[in-house]
This record gives sequence, structure tokens and C-alpha cells, in this order.
Amino acid sequence: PQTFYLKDYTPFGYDVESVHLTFRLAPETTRVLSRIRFAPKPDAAEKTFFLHGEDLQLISVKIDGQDVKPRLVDGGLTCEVPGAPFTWEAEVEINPAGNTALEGLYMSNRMYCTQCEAEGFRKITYYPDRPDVMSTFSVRIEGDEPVMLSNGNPMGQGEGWAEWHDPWPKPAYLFALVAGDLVNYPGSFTTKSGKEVELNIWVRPGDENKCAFGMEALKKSMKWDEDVYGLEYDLELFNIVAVDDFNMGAMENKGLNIFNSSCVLASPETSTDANFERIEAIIAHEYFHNWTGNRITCRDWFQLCLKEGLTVFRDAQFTSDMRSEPVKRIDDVITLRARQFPEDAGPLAHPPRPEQFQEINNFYTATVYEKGAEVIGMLKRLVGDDNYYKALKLYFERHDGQACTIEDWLKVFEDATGRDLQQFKLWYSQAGTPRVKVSEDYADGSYTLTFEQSTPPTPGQPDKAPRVIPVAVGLLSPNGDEVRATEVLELTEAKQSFTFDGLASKPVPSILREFSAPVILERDTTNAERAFLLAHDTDPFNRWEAGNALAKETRVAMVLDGAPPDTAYLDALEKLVRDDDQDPAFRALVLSPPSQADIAQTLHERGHTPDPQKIYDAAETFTQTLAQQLETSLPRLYAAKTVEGPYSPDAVSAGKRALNGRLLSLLTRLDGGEQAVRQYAAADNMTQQYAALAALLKAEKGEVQSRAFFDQWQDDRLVMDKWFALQIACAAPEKTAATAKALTQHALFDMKNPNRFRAVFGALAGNHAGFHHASGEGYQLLADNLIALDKLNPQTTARMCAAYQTWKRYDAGRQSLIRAQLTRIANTEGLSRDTNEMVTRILD
Ligand code: HT7
Ligand code: ZN
Repeated sequence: PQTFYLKDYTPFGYDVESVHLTFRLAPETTRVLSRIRFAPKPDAAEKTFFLHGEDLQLISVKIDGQDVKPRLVDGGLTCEVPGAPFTWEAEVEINPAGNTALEGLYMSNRMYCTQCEAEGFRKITYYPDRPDVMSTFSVRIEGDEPVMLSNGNPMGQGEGWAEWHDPWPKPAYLFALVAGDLVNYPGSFTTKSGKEVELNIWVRPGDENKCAFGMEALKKSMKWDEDVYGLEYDLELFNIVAVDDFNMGAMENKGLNIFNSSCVLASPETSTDANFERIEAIIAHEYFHNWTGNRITCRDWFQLCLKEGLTVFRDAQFTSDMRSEPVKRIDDVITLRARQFPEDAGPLAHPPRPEQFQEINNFYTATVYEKGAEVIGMLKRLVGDDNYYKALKLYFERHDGQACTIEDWLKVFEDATGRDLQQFKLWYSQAGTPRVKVSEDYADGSYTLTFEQSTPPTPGQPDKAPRVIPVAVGLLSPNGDEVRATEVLELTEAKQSFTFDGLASKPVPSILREFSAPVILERDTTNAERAFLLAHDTDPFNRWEAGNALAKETRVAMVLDGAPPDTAYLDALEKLVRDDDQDPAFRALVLSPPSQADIAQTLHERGHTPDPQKIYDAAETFTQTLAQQLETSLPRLYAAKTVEGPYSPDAVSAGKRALNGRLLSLLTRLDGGEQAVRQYAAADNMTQQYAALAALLKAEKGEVQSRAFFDQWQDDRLVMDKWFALQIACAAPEKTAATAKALTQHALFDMKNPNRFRAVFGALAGNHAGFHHASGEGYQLLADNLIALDKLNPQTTARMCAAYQTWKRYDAGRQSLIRAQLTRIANTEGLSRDTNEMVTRILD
């Protein structure tokens, strides 16, 4: 397979002045007629006229009205073209009904829809399918579908046709078309300059009652972007469509966002608090792309984090503002450590701006998205809030309408602040998570912190240079008062010291407050000091971090030395859980144990080989001991935290329910499930119904409720995804693979629906001890199904191969079991380019 390199970038030799597309819809034989005005660039280095095209049946091509015969080549066509501007007209035939890859134009539930990012437009017609080619699009759709939508503004419609025009030049990856039997949930928004924008969420008939929350989220996002970034919406219409079969969460097509129905449809009865929060964030994310992605796009796909890192950063700011800043930060760090740190530490490690790829779909990763956002967070911290917004203003003024690079992005910060960002830029080009080792020294009122940074080698990058690392530090006195407020120390060298003078006694440091940089902090400290920080730190993130570190130390000691759970930690947890002055959401987070995968990662980082069964046993023992410690107070605490009254998805109520859910899971270990059975029966919302079912399934007491859940929800695909996933997530290690296998035989298991496939196999891979069970059944079951899925949907298959990425941390037996499965996948005849690239990288 061909490898593409950042260094080889060359602009396309032709401007695209306008694009007109006509679609004659038919499930298996859609005709696409394109009329495109090309103009050769006088100073172009590359004059070859190459248009991308895949899975297209070419019917005819004309240039300026004359038939021509282009040469079909791998991945597209080339053609002799005039040296002056010309009109290209092509007709192709495509098969949306046969398109199970869900890229290009495909059918989902009898509805036509498109997915063009990253390179799906080339499956619709021949075109320079690259993000730096921008043009205005007019679209005519012909067919019998009741609703036919495309980007931009409607230009007219009649019996069997609809026309659309998007006045904003855009790359082809932002093209969208939707047609089918849809109904709209309407809304409207008046922009700060007084423009009325019509809003719609389009859904299948019957889903209209699940749109209200999404519509509010959209309006809040539009207002927030005006208030915080000064950015206004730029069309008269904003449409969102929910589709059931979708490879990812959602897509920011200009004026016509397309959403995985799981990321937009919400109701109290069918969605959990976590679903509501995620939906709000994804609606915001896609809306924010209108400026960071659409108005200013990427020059090439190597620059993907330019739009994704920035948009994730913006959606995190939005969620912090709408909900709780510390809780959002803690949640994000948990996700970063669970998804991005393993990527950075394994065979799939790559920098936020990769320099090569075979299949760009494989680079929509936690590193590009989440680490990309962390890099922006560091930049903001280094230059300060005012300078950050000054630089962003300059970015929008300077680059509106352009396809940009990371260099353009950093240059606006340099120009706005006068700061040299050459060393900072290493964050974009170096892979791997830096380790920052801290030591301390105190004498005569002076306290010195010494930092040593290093980054382990990653594929293709054996040596790393020191980076700029902002480390936010505060100091506490031994009685718990803060004696130095947060200060950002800038690490730039491999080893560097910072001294704080005038201290009355040796302080307790609170380092990396707010998780000011995506690094692994290493410091010799004691559980007593961690408990002190858990009780006294003024930085909520670091208070949680201290509790998290205590939890990890306890688990590690239990796994390695067979130690009992640390009593000081159990006492600290008990104190916190009873402390009603503390935010319930925060208490729920502190009470949530680190994941078993996280403990495996910690053991690996410390040079041990993790044993998944031992980690599972330690988790069980710890949770049981905690439940027993809280025994006398649990029923009262649980009752006090039960949220009565009509359901509301707001952050405060959700926080209380989260704490209540944690307490229920502990209580279920003591009362044999009595309370969970009562909660299940009484629940009028999915959060409490789901929490009760989870507690019961975990205790192997949920058969009746699981059947009832199925009977109640079998016609709701999204709720059924929860039912599939929960049974596997809650299964004991020795039963996990068998549970997943049985569910793949279920009548409602549908290989072609990515949500259902992910529900089953995401849950399998996420059940750490079950997936890594020594029998190897989990590894084999996943491989069997990836091989089968690859023939239908390479993109989703390839993404799910990442389940094996940590394989080298385990023992020789497990390694050889996983290697055998990876090799079997790699040797499968006709394997897609997507999956081939992933397994090859993982095996390397
Ligand atoms: N920009 C989008 C990324 C994307 C995608 C979405 C749906 C299906 C396939 C896709 N490939 C790439 C989503 C986002 O980050 O907002
Ligand atoms: Zn995005």
C-alpha cells in the first residue's frame, strides 16, 4: 500500500471555481452528474490533472461540451485538459444500497446519507478530493424522497426535486446530502447581529420526542460561541440529521451536520445522564467546527489536529462553562489516560501532527483529538487568557476562507504575543508522553523543586528533545493553608530547578495543578502526604488526583504484595463520602475506582508485568472492603442521595445521581441486591434504571431485570445497545467471552450497524480481565468478528483493532495468543488497507 508523507505536499494545479452536482437517486443505481469549472493555476509546479475516484462506474465525460476519454488509474483518473479555464462534466453511477462501508453516499434505514470526511467524496464522483481545494457547491437532488437536503440554503423545491446552494467555499469533505422519510423538530436562533437562523433536527418519524434537549444544546452552543469567541453563524439555516448507521459520532458538514443517532437523540426514559452530557458536548463540537474546521480548514490531512484539537478544546471550555469546570477537567484527564496514554506508549504512537500515513481514517485518534486539545490548553496557559483570545481573533481575521497548517496556527500566537514558539512546536512533532521526575529540597526557608523531563522512544522517534512544559504549582503549609498560590513554572530544559523563598516551614507541594500538561509526573511521596492533599488542596483537580494516587497505590500493593486495602485510604474515602459540603459529582468521582486497565498501565510503567486476574481480584477485594467499612451508613447515605421528583439532566442533579449510583453498587454487595431491585422497579429514567441493572448484573442477580429490560426496550435500537454492552461489561472474567459470543448469536445483533458492533466488542475489549482472560477466548472472538466486519466496514474494523495495542505489556502466554490473532487478521485474504495498516503497526 502507498504511504503518504507530509513532506511531499504539493498544491493542486487547478482552482475549482464552482461545482454543480445533480443526483438522480435510486438505491442501487444513483446517477451523479457533475459540472465543475476548473482554472489552471499559472504558477503551478504540478500540472497533472488528476481527479480522485473510487467505486465509481464512469458513464461519460465532457470538457467544454466535447466528449473526452480520461485515463482511469489507481484511485482516480487523469485527463488531457485545456491550458485555460474549462468546464468538466462527468456522469457516474454509484450503488448507495450496497455501500456497507458507510463512506460516500450510502443508505441507512432506507434513508440516503453521506459521509465524506476524510476521503469519501471520491466515492460520489471524480473530484480533487483534498481539503485544500475549496469551492462553492450547488446541488440538485432528484428522487421521490419526501425530504431532500444538502448544504447551505434551499434554492427551491418541487415534485421530485430540490435545489441547494452553499455560498461558502468548502472542501469536498464537508459536502452532505440526506434524503428520506424524515420529520423535523424546529427551532430558531437570533444571532448577535440580529440575523434569524432557522434550526431543524431531522429524525425518523417517532423520534421527534427525543430532540428537545439537542435543540437546546444547539442554541446554547451558538450563544456561547458568540459570547466567548465572538463567532456568529453564517447561513440562514442550520440542519442536523440523525442517522442510525454511522462510523463515528457526528460530522460537521456545512449547514447540514449529520449525527449518529446515539449522539443527538435523548429522552429521560432512554438516555442516561452521561448520554445527555455527551450529546450536549458533541452538538457543541460539531457546531464549533463551523469556524474551526469549515471557515478555516486544513491544508492537508496531516494537519487534522488543527481543526480537531482546537474544536475539542473549545467544546471542553463549553462543557466547563455549562456544567462544572473541575468535574469536566477530571473526566477529561481520566479519558486522556485511558485512551491517549496507552496509544502514546505503544506501537500506534504518533505525534498530534503525524508525518506519514497509509489510511488517514486510522489517524482520527485520541492523540490527534485529545492530545491536540491538551497542547492548546498548554499554549493558553503559557501565553495567558488575554493573549490567547487576541491570537484567536487574529487567526480568524487572517485565515478566514483558507486551508491552513500548524505553522499558520503558531504564527498567529507568535505575532499576537511576540513569543518564540519554536520549542513549543515540538509538541506537534514528537510522539510519546513525557515523564517528569520531581525532587525537592528545603533549607532555611528556601524550597527548591527540581524537574527532570524525558520521553521514551516511540516508533520512528528514538530520541526526543526537551519540550516546553507548563507546570502549575501551589504550596501548602503543614497545617493545610495555601502559602503560595498557583504559579506556572515553565520547563524548557532536560533538568531545571525552581526555588521558593521566605517559607516558614517545609511546604507540601501541589504539582501539576489542573493537570497543566499531558505528562506522567513521578515523585517519591507518601500516602500520608497524598491523604493530606486529598483533604486540603485548594486545587480540585489535584485533590481528586491525590485520591486517585492513593487508590492506585493501594491496588498496586494489593496486586504485588498481597497487601490488604490501605486503612488510611479507606478512612479518607469514608470521611469524604459523608461530607455533604463536597460536591456530589466530585465525591462520585473520588469514589469511582481507577479502571483495571489503568492499574495495568501503572504496573507496566513501573516495570511489572500486569496480571489481569490479580488486578480484578484486588479490585473486587477493595470494593467489598469499602462496602463493609461503610456498612452502617450506606443505606442512609444512599437514601439521602436519591434524587426525587421529575428527571432533569442538569449537572447538579446528574452529580447527585452519580453518587447515588456509586453507593447503590456498594450497597448491592451487602444487601444481596434488595435495594437495586427496588430502584429498578421504581425508576422512571434510564440513569437510575441502568444503574440498578448494572449493580444487579455485576452481582449476578440481574436475570429477571435483564429480561424485563429487553421486553421493555427491544424496539429501541439505542437502548438495546446498552443492553448488549452492559451484560458483557458486567460479566465475570471467565464468562465475558462466552457472554459476548452468545450475544453475537442474538437476533438483534447486527454486524452492519457500527453502534451494535461497538456495543458488543467495545464492551468485550473494555472488560479488562475478561478480554485478557488466560484462555485467549476474548482475543479470538474479537479477531473472528474483525475479520468478518472488515469485508463490510473497514473503517470501524480498523479502529477496533486498537483493542490489541497494549499487547506487549502482558506475559509471554498472552502475548503469543494475541500475536496469533493479529497474524491471522493480517494474513486474511483481501484485507482492507485500513485494517492492514493497523495490524501491521500493532505487530511491529
Ligand atoms: N470531523 C469528523 C470526523 C470524521 C468522521 C465522522 C463521522 C464518520 C466518519 C468520520 N471520519 C472522520 C467528526 C468530528 O470530529 O467532529
Ligand atoms: Zn471534530
